[in-house]
Amino acid sequence: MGLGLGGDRQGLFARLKAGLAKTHDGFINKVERLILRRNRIDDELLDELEELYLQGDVGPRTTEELMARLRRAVARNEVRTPDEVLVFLKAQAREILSGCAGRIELPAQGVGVIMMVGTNGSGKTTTVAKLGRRLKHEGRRVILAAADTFRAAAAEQLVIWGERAGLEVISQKPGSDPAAVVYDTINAAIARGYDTVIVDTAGRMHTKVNLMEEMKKIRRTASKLVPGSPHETLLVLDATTGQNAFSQLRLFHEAVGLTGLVLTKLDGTARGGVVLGLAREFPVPVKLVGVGEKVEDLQDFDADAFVDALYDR
Ligand SMILES: Nc1nc2c(ncn2[C@@H]2O[C@H](COP(=O)(O)OP(=O)(O)OP(=O)(O)O)[C@@H](O)[C@H]2O)c(=O)[nH]1
Ligand SMILES: [Mg+2]
Repeated sequence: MGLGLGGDRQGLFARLKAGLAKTHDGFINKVERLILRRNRIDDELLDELEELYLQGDVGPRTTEELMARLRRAVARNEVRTPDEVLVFLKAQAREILSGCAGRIELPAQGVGVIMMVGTNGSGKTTTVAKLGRRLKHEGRRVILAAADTFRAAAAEQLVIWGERAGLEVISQKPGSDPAAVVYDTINAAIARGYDTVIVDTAGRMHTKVNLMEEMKKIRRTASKLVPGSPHETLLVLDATTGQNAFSQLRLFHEAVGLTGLVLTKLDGTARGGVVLGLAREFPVPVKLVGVGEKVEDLQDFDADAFVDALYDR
């Protein structure tokens, strides 16, 4: 099933806009000011634009491609004035992002399993809790697996979130096998008629082989109990990590085959342009964005809403 944006659309848009204010001010607004100061398009303008895109963490490949497209459009007289450059770049952003937006997809019947992975502190546990709460509001029967058995306080953190949201959490002693927690949780779901399992996992360095193996074991355990699961394996990426996000995405995707991305902490950075680069360079759809610490700040990724919230003030 595809899940809706949920809630009050205008309120959500206002939160998205507030969450993207730093990127608007620190990136988009600089681009606008640069362009609108000029009365003609020349190499100097294009070079300065390129610099702003790189500073905005769009990434060298996507920046280069966008600039090449812009130069072509200028050469063909499709873009003639600085005003038109702005319109062109906004349209490009819309095109790139709409090609990469995705929704969380769970089976219509049986137990749907969502697994959250990512590096330390990226926002996995809060994303598990917020998403669980939202899916519950949308009528799903949700149970959470505290499969971060590595950090002693991790299960406790999830249990507290679970209590607040009225969600059952299955956990074991610190140090136990995370795959065993997932085994217990999926069995509990099957036995007690839950239709959605969300798995929190321990933060891991994407460069540590044994931790990446642990993630694969969790996946094998899930697929034995529910063939075809996990239905979603979401990489939670902290948007403030900048260019490091690219190598994280590549290595996690190689290790477990991601079905989607969650970009958190967009509210804390002026470098939200990273979404453009990630979207352009990887075949993994962006499914959720985090623009603050409140429950409503975890939103489905909607490309049009995102571009509008970023550009229009
Ligand atoms: N501002 C902001 N803070 C966020 C967002 N998402 C998560 N956080 C905060 O980031 C911090 C870390 O979040 P956790 O969910 O504990 O991260 P984690 O990935 O589970 O961390 P480990 O389990 O230690 O690997 C918390 O203080 C969250 O409130 C967001 O979208 N915006
Ligand atoms: Mg955690």
